Amino acid sequence: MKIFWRNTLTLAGAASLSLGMAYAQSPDLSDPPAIEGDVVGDHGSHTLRMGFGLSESSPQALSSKYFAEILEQRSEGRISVNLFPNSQLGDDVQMMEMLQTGSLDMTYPSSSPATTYVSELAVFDLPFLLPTREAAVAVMHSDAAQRMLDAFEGTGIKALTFSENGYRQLSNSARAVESPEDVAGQGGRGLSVRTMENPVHLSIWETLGANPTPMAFGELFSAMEQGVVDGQENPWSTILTSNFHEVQDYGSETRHVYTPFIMMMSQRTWDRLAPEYQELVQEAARQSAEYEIQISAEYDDWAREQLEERGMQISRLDDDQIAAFQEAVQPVYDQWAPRIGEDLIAEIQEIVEAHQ
Ligand code: TF8
Repeated sequence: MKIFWRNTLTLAGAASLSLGMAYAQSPDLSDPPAIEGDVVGDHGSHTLRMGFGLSESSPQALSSKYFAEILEQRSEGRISVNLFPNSQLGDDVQMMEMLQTGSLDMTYPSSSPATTYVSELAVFDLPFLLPTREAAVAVMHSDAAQRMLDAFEGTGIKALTFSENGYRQLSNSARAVESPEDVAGQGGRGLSVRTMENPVHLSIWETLGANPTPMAFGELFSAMEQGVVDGQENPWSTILTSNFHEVQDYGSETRHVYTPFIMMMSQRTWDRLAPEYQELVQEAARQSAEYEIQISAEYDDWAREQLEERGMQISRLDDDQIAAFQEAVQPVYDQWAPRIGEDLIAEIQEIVEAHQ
């Protein structure tokens, strides 16, 4: 059974090629669980196109491959998935719009640009809301999270499941950053920081004295290379697998936001599937999301070490330094909590408390 990266090699080739070319050794990631479950009978044949933003070696891509394998095996080849990595079909916003028109079957964006469809998702953009991965995973599995997935009803998008993009870290090409003052700089020379297209993220960096610029992920590398922006913020695994270390000298372990991914299908595609295949797709999405969370956690520390080996100067922040950032961004809560929903925030914070 072959899963083909369109216009590149087979997955195995692409993954080993990209890892071989980019890294001396890839992280010793756990293999996906063996595919179990009954074969689902013949309910027609479907070839799905799934686009996403990150590279073939990212946890997002590896879990998408596993998702495709589950579908292919349990449908006896009647459901196949062509994977389009590296933002080659567009950025998160464009691919979500393609789901709405039915010109793309699936995509896997961050929750942040999806707040235009479901505003409650902005709760995930509140800084320092989810202090541990255990708490973050519990929130993604909560009733509140399921309500957010269900709230896509009527948008033309079927939201299947959350998984982990991860803890966001600041990188930049100008200076080491260990405090909010380092972000703001002297005499108003705040860092120019690219953010996702999300108003809460803009607020975070404005509040810290930076000059934030919302920008599609696919434009980011060249913007940093040309000095259009000083920096950006993403998990270490994204910074590594997107080769940002080639244009970013400094990293800061801020862990300022935990961003989920959302695996999505076009409602038109979903409606064409027999109920038995809909159930299979939902189950495969859940299983691949569990796998993605696991390997994203395994990738995180390894990616930071790889970045340091490639010359990135990474500032690890102590509790007092993190506390200074938390205090500096408190106005973001004051501004956004009423708009996101105090009750929802309280519900999430209750889950966090229970998983401290
Ligand atoms: C960002 C996001 C992206 C992901 C990816 C494109 O900074 O974290 O890296 O949504 O799927 O735009």
